[in-house]
Amino acid sequence: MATAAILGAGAIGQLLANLLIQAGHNAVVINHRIDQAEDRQHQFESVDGGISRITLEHRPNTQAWQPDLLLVTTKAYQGEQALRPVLEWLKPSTPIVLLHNGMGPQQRLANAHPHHSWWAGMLTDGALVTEPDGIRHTGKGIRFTGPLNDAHAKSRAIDALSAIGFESVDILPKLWQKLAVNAVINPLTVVLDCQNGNIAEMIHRPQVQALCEELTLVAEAEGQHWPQNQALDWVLTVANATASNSSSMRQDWRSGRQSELAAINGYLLECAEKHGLSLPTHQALVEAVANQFNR
Ligand code: KPL
Repeated sequence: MATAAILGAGAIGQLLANLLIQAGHNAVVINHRIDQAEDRQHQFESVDGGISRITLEHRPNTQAWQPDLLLVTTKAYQGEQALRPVLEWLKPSTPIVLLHNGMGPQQRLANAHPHHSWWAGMLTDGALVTEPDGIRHTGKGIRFTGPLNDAHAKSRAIDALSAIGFESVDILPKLWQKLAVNAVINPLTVVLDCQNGNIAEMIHRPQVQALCEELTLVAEAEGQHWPQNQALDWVLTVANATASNSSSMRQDWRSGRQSELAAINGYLLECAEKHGLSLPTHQALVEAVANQFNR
């Protein structure tokens, strides 16, 4: 049995805690609020509607202990700050798995702390926070993980992730695949104020197609070679599999939180600039989403 520490108990953090416990492992939430560091009941609604409750221990982020692995399920823009106090006490050989959307923070963290064991992961599951300590698993997705640096690339603790459906792979291509999906579904569901499934409707196809073609050019310049229509296929598959889900960006917008735009479409625009490419459809979408968040 492995004990996973979860940093960021939002929808995905709670989903993984539930799946780990159901698979016979243990999960402990690392909380930045000392007043919330106590055992708490979490409600879990599975994809088929079954409801269960689990008790999760919450520990303060300043308390030193040794989990077998650390899962970082914060927002992309929170990970680096949330990790700071934890890196003070975490044993460097403990695998740290970064699971947030987007790209940028993963490479920055692995470069800034090379003696730690950095992993990244991606999952396309849909999950919705239903109450502060409860979630609904709205769509089962694909799950992958792999090392970002070779500090301690083999780790038995990662077996706990295979037990909940994470396949061990060369992770960079998977991060690009997820970036493609998030760069289309997430901002579009904000500007159209719709569920993921609506993105697959024919009326939106010209915009979806243009976004996919532009991001395929950037991916190609970054060494990711995809067949024609591959990005479109990934986007439509995830939109259909999580049709009733409200994307995380739409949930952020509706709850008045910051957006992950910088690590998703912002990252694509940065790469595009580096390679002298222009992405007019993404540029226009970024502006529209930014306006909507600022309103
Ligand atoms: O990752 C997601 C997100 O909302 O951030 C998807 C896979 C699009 C599910 O909603």
